[in-house]
Amino acid sequence: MALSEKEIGTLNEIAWKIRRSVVQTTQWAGGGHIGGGLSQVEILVALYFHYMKVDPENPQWEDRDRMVLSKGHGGVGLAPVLAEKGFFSSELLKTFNHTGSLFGMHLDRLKVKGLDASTGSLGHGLPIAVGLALGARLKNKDWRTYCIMGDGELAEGSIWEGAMAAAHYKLNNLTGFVDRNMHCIDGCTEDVMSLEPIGEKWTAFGWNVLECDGHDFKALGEKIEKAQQLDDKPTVIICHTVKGKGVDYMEDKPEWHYGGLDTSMAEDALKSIDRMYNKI
Ligand SMILES: Cc1ncc(C[n+]2csc(CCOP(=O)(O)OP(=O)(O)O)c2C)c(N)n1
Repeated sequence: MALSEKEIGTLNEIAWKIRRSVVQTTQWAGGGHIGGGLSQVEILVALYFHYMKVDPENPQWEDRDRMVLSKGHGGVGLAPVLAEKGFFSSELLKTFNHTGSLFGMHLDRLKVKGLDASTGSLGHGLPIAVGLALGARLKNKDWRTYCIMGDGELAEGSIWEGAMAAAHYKLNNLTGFVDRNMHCIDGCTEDVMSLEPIGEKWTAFGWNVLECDGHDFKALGEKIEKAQQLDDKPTVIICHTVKGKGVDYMEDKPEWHYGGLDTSMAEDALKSIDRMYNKI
């Protein structure tokens, strides 16, 4: 059922908190992949706070839906979501990427509650997600698997091996997202390794292809629900996003793929986010 205005309002409130938490976690960590951490926020919030069946009291619940952050460097943006969902205390985020912390820059599923896959080496997450989706089929379980990929990450050949396998096995229980923020590590994807026509590539690999504004909960909700109804093949949602979304001095700036924040930069970032959500 489509998201109501009230539900969208609630999700936007959560997204506001998450964006602030991504900034703070990056500051505590001494640096992090903040640009892509901010572009993926609505996708994660829609999944964890509306669509996914998960139980923070029972993180290993067998029937839970699975989520693989294939763009694993976005862990600095995923850990705040798992904390907000209640898998662990948000106080722990203050230790992010410190020596001895539960949280490395790339998250480890043996250490981080609620995490379904350890990722960070680009290109590995989709093949893992294919295995999880196939596992559900073999066990006769109805959990869904979701997988978020970066657009720069699509330069990895193993993404396309995974895509081919998912189509071969007709994994209609798998939904992929491409965080199409147009940037990779060192510039625009179309300059570094062009992807367009990106939708046609996924179609050619045997997937249903949907497309939407990746910061718009209404649009995202419609596509996630549509993907659940399409029962013949896996579906990918190309989500048009802005790298650094919410922090005015980071938006669309490739140099903010990774960065550190001193106190005044962090304050400016938080103010920019508060302005975006009409909080100040
Ligand atoms: C196999 C591999 N090669 C290189 C890297 C280094 N790396 C980290 S992030 C990144 C760019 C990823 O770009 P994209 O997928 O578009 O991420 P986003 O813009 O969403 O942060 C690269 C090359 C890596 N993590 N893994």
